[in-house]
Amino acid sequence: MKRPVRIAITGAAGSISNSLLFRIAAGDMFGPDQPVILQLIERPEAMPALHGMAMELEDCAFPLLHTVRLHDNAEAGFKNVHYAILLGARPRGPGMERKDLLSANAEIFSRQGRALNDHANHDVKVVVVGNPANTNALIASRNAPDLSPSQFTAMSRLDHNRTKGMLANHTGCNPTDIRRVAVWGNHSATQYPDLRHAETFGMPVFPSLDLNWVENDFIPRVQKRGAEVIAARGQSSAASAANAVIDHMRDWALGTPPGDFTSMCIVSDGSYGVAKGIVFSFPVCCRYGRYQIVQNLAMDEASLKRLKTTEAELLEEKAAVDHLLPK
Ligand code: NAX
Repeated sequence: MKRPVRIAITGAAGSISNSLLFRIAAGDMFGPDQPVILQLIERPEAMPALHGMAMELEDCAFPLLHTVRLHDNAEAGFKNVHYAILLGARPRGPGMERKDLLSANAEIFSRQGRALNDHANHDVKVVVVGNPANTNALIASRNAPDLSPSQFTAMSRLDHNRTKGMLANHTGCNPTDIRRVAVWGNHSATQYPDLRHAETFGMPVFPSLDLNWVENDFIPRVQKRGAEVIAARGQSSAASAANAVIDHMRDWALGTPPGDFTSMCIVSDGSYGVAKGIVFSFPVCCRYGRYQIVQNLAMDEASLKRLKTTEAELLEEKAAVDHLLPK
């Protein structure tokens, strides 16, 4: 049996975590021979609920679950962790403007970035899920000067999986028969779910799609899927978000399947003309615990225009928190 890996999860008493913890403990993230130590972090007010989650984990008697520790602060919770999954964030309250939301979260993610810098394992892998995820990841990374920006990611995998799911439904094939879909940009309604490089059964699928369906049905539907789920069930996506966290971390650690790529929000290096330094979703391949942006995908004018729209939104978010970032 391997040595256990330490995984920190913030917002651990929340809805996404309620699906996620049990799947990690069952071995879905890192495989059936990888024991895990869960370091669960919550706000002090939510500690009683977190105790309840820990009881349920114990009651499953998962063979791979080595230890569960509960923390009401990030500094203790991030101690020696190999992976950090940041779910907890400040939701938009009544009367709260966008800039208030960005600032409230800047405070949370600055502290968490510093705590990761000072207490986590030096090669920790971080995924930010709490919204606004891309800018929260940027803030955390900028507050962790001893870690590489490449260790900080935000999650666009739910958008990627939604893209695959809808295409599979439309074409009548199985999601595993689809490869090379991509999601670009912000995890928001400006994101660009891109089918232009997609393949079904190893063949390009875009030429057979109705452009009107792609532009006026498919793209807006993926962009607004979060709101569609909320309207239908009165709550935001939880099980599908947890599933996406599993996929994101598994592929990052263990690699993407040969011939395919996935989508991750990472610090831009300027590829595809995207402004350097913002956290932007790109198509990536993962190998040996590292990711690389897939280069040389042919981008037509319509795609480049969509990249610019989502880039502009991220630059705006960055400008709103710039005064809070360490220089
Ligand atoms: P919940 O409100 O159910 O849970 C959030 C939990 O975080 C709460 O228990 C709260 O006490 C805790 N929390 C808040 N601030 C904290 C802090 N500073 N330290 C530790 N814990 C803290 O939300 P849930 O449905 O689980 O969603 C979590 C986040 O994911 C939200 O920000 C949500 O907007 C975001 N999402 C992001 C998605 C993505 O694809 N990137 C999709 C799903 C989801 O909407």
